[in-house]
Amino acid sequence: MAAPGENLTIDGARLWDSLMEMAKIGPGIAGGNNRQTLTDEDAVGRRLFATWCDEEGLSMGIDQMGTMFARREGTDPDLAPVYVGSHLDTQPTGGKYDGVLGVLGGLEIIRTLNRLDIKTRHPIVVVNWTNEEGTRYAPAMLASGVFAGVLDQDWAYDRVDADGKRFGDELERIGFKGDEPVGGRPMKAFFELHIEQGPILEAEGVDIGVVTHGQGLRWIEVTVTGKESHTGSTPMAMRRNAGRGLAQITELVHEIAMKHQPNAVGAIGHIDIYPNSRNIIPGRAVFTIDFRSHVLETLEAMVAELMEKAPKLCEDLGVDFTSEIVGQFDPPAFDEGCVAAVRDAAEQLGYSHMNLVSGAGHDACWVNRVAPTSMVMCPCVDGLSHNEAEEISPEWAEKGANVLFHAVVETAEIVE
Ligand code: HGY
Ligand code: MN
Ligand code: MN
Repeated sequence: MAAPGENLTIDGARLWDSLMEMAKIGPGIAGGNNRQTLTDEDAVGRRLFATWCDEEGLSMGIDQMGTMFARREGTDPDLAPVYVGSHLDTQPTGGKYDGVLGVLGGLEIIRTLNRLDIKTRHPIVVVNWTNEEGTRYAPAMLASGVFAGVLDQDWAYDRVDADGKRFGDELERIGFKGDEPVGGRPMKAFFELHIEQGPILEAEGVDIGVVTHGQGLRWIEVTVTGKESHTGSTPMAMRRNAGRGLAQITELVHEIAMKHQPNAVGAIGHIDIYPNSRNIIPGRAVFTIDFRSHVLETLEAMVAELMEKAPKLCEDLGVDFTSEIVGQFDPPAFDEGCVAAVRDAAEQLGYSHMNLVSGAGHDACWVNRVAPTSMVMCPCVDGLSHNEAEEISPEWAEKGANVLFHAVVETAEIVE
């Protein structure tokens, strides 16, 4: 006999419609999204999500980092809820699905259960984590890091963006600074559906990534200080060009990552050059190095080599080097029980699946510290993400959401 809910599936068309509806908020300039955290666009997206949750009879909690928790009651309200979600904030040139698929996939589970009048013993909570991207305010996964007790809330409130606006002030300004203390929620499990943001699933022709581990990350913000002076009249021998430090460290980061293939990546994505005038030699370069590996020893070796060579390289150029770690987490291994729930769901649904290590960081990487956690991944076209051309198929979205659905309701226990 079929297990309860064995043949249940979500409504893929309804999910796709909601994805396209959310994609209208904070449009980019090339078909994607620019809905950066704590902007007015983020606030509009949050309010749309809140409206949809209200329509489904969910009770909304908002914590002091602005994370949104939409709760569907279980038949036993005292049981620890099963959490499901991701993030609605995007990169400045982001796609329509990064994070959003995980939040709206969670909402789609609720919509399906409500329309079929299916109850679960455990409550289910759909989550929108604040500032997963870490682009406007470093580091990434800021709110989930505070929730997991690894980042300090006051430190988070004092993070400033490129215009000097404080995180805490912007959170208050958009009206999403909740009263609920951050963290400490009883959680039976957390599941996150996310696009792969890499090429493996599509290349292998596989529908579902069963995420067993994630990469660890080190974000090192470097300041190279030289001396502004005239690009025309300053003799070459007298120049202290911060731009040369940036250029040589950019190449050093690449060389270090290439030494550790295939287990490492490294690049510099954020660069500010001062004063950024055509006829002034750069006096200061501020940039963030992004090192990642799923092997902790590799990650640490990359940072050690950088810190051994970069200051020396700058000394030889006659410029000063300072650095600060502005984001870090070690490679997470997800909960075996939750990973099995995802794999069993894919099996039961007859979807092709494979184990996967997540290349990108996710809120699940921090939540994994405080609750049994795992992730479901679906392919994305050409593995492209953090690019407005990010694309998935409705079928990939539907299959990912169906696996998420079964993993969540199996864990939340359907009531006959
Ligand atoms: O940086 C990351 O891996 C994530 O996309 N915020
Ligand atoms: Mn994401
Ligand atoms: Mn992202």
